[in-house]
Amino acid sequence: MNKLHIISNRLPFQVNKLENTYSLVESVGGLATGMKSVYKKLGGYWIGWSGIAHETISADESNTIDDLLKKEFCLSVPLSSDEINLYYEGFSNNTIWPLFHYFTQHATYKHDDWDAYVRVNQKFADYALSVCNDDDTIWIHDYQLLLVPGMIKKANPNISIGYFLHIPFPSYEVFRLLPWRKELLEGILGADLIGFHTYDYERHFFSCVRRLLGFDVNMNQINIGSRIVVADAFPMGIDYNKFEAKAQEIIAKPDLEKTDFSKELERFIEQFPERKLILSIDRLDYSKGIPNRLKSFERFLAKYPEVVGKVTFVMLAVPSREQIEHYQQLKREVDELVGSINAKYREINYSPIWYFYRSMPFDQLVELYVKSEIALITPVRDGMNLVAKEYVASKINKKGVIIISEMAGASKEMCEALIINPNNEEEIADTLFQAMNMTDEEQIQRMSQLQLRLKRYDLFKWASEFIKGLDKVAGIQRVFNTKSISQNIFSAIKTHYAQANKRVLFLDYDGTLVGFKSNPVLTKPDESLLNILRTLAADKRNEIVIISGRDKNTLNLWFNENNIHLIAEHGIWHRRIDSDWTMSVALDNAWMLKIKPLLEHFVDITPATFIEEKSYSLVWHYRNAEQEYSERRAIELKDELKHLIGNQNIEIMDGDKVIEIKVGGVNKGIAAAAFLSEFPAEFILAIGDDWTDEFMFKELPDTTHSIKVGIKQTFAKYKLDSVEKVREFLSALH
Ligand code: GDG
Repeated sequence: MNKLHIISNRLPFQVNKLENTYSLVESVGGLATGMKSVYKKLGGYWIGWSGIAHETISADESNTIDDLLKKEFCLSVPLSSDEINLYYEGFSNNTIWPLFHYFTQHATYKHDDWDAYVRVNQKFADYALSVCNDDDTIWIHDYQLLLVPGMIKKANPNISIGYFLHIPFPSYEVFRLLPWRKELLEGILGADLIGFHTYDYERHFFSCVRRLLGFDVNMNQINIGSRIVVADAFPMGIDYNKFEAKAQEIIAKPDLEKTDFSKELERFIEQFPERKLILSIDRLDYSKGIPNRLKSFERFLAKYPEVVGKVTFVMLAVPSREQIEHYQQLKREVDELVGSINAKYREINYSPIWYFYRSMPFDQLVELYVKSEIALITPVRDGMNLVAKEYVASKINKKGVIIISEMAGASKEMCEALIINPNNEEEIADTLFQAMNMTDEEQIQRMSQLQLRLKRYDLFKWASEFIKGLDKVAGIQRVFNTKSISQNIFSAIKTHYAQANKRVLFLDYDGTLVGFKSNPVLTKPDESLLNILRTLAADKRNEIVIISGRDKNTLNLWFNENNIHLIAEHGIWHRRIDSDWTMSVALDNAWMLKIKPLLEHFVDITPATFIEEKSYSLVWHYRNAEQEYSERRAIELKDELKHLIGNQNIEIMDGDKVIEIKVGGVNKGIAAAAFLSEFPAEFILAIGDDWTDEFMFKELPDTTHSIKVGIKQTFAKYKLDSVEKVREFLSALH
């Protein structure tokens, strides 16, 4: 790996202007807070928007800002107010954000927003391409830039690309609502490694890739035809030591050095030693579940009147996306709720909720973590939630209780926390009561476990695991990447072909010479294919062999000109030119009577599947069935078949969306070798696409030019991407 560059919508700095001088201030927010601790260590640039619309400043000012940013290894992508309106506030925050957080009612689908999203993503991609070298790595972040991986990969396939989504990936049922769902998926799939916070988001993504694009997913690898893409869960950690150190510093600080905020908070705690502080911190966003939190707190006060006066809820809501209507409505709702609860329970010396609508400096934030007995985190949907982790890291004396919503990604790693359903006000009220009364011993026990885990898997571990993951993907891609046929390789094969006087060409049929169709009967050879084969067969030095799993009658019907050798049913039957069909071995098919009812049962329970009967094999086809469901059924079927077959000489062959059951001891490898003993050759070519062709690749002499169609692990020497490429290859060979 050479350099690592990061791309995100915003740079991790805010540009401030005081009179005529510009300065940089570190930004607040999950991604910025997280990544800024790592990017410099990894070399390269951070590419993103500075936060200033470019038409609002002069060229000189823009240069000054760019210079300041460059000192921090940041490159700013210039964006206009119009672009920000449509791409960021529009498509990112009014379409993707609500939809991915399951707020489908808030999502808008506007063409202008989408067009701007595409344009701005292209701008980011072009900018990155202008500073990246072939062997660099790019790590792209978050939902504003879903198309960038695809755009970069298309322009430069050599750059290794990682993509991390910081918000949830929704279920297929929600994702499919998007008019541009395919484009977005294709954009993400430009990455080599795709990271999510949790396994749930990962599996939703796989389900969308399968259902909307029809790609095969094997474990966590997606075969997109030209490449293998890997997706995995990397739960983001925090800069644990930074919070721990700051908390220690706050606790140890002498009185004289304390800030006013600190002194005031301590005075309050000393004055009311019985009173416990409940803390919540988040951007004011509808996904964070603030109204339900307030209602639950009210329920808590109503249900447990003895706590009134003994508990103060400190609620810090950081202003966010204030131009968007839904955020303004939310602000009004929160203001009203806080007002009404405070009015109902307030006493001269008591206000149940301290509501801050602003952001706070880092020191004050940690001070709140340190001084609060309970953290109440209730998002209705949250990719991860770093606040929960920061609270844990700041608890030096290990006393404190964390209540967290099961809808936050963080809850998956924090099983020692008190986990609640954010819509269950009663449960939250009871859990608050449980937290208020939890013994020190239990608090310490739970907190210690949480701290151990979060300290170990911190932000740096997260980033390094992701980068390691990218390296691993490169390894996987290499295994699958059998050499493509370059111009040089092709010339060498062609020269060998031209010089040979006896040549044999073994050609598989489906997936090699013709593409797959929903109904196998429809894959009859077209004129252009027949012309290619006729030209090859017309040369007396050539023996053309169609070697297929198809039944002999179909092959007979399609290739009746009799200038081509046919091998059918994976080698059970063959028809040499000018001869009749001959069986390779004497076979008995009594076993079929036993197997067929089982296959029929699987057809009944798996819609859109069917059985094909060949003379010596039975095939269950599931290409047209719903992918996830039928793959599960295929596993079950294989399992049941194994029991039924016992130790008889019968093979179960796992083809491309088919399971074929046939007598053992016959395969394409044996059949091809038998053919060669009758027709020895100086030049041998074998082309095939699925694993039944692997017998041929393994069995044939080393001098064979073996070619696999598509991206799969193989014994073949070379690969061709598609049926079209196979046809081009054969046409150009002669
Ligand atoms: C997105 C996903 C995912 C907050 N207020 C102040 C302040 N903060 C800092 C916190 C924390 C960060 O902002 C908030 O991070 P979250 O993770 O809680 O939430 P989002 O901003 O929505 O982030 C989220 C995250 O990306 C990372 O992948 O976890 O699910 O929505 O670090 O400390 N910092 C300061 N003053 C504040 O007033 N200094």
